[in-house]
Amino acid sequence: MAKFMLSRRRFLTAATIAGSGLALSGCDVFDALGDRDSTVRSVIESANDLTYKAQRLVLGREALAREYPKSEIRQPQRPNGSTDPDDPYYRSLVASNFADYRFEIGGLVEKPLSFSLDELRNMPSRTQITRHDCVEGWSCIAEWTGVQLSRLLDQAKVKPEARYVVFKCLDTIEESASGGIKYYESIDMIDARHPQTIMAYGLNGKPLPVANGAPLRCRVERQLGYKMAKYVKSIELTDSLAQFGQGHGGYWEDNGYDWYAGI
Ligand SMILES: Nc1nc2c(c(=O)[nH]1)N[C@H]1C(S)=C(S)[C@@H](COP(=O)(O)O)O[C@H]1N2
Ligand SMILES: [Mo]
Repeated sequence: MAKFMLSRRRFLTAATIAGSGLALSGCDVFDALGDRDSTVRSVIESANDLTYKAQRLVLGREALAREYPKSEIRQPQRPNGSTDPDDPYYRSLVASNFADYRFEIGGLVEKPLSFSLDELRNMPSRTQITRHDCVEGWSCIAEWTGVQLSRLLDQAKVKPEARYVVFKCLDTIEESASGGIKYYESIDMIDARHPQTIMAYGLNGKPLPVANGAPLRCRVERQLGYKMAKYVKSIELTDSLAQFGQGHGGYWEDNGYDWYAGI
């Protein structure tokens, strides 16, 4: 997977830069390739960094992911990764139909907040029909409904030094001697404030099913599926990813995937 991604991304990056007509001299786009050791990991990280910077440069911050008409929804959203967490706390939330669930916002904010599902449902919502692309090579078009993350961040008043939103999930994705690793993910403030980035509680006009991340999952429509955390309990605003998991910004990133999975 990593090798495929590397060559595909390198090709796309080169083609994008060549075709963009942008003058890149003096720009820091190429800096990431300098002065690294030669392990595969750092090469992949460099290519990832390059793709990230090039995509931001060419597409800009506001580009929207394509949205589709309802007629394009041809099958249910295919569940992937964790689909029925057996963590005791999660099971207890399911048992009460998420009545006791609260979504928490903390870290680098002036006002730490928490919301019940009803409170989230009563806020202005956004519904979007988008295509989910999994890194494994499949796609699904589905309609997602939720609250724009930017709206929640505004209420919590994000401190200026915050650079990332870290999503903490309720599902154990890997058993370990120390009690198991919970899924986590992170995005930067550009994606966090993107108009299509929502905390979704609805799928295809119904409450979000357990298989797809109930009660609340993130949609980051310009990135691959693994960036879109399901079973989200809380988010933490932070200026560094170093203190989460193994420090690469997400469970799959700790296992070698790119942190920036822009599509
Ligand atoms: N908490 C959590 N979030 C997760 C995962 C997971 O295993 N646990 N899998 C990811 C992957 S790889 C994909 S493709 C999507 C799948 O979302 P879906 O089940 O709604 O299709 O969720 C992502 N978010
Ligand atoms: Mo995925």
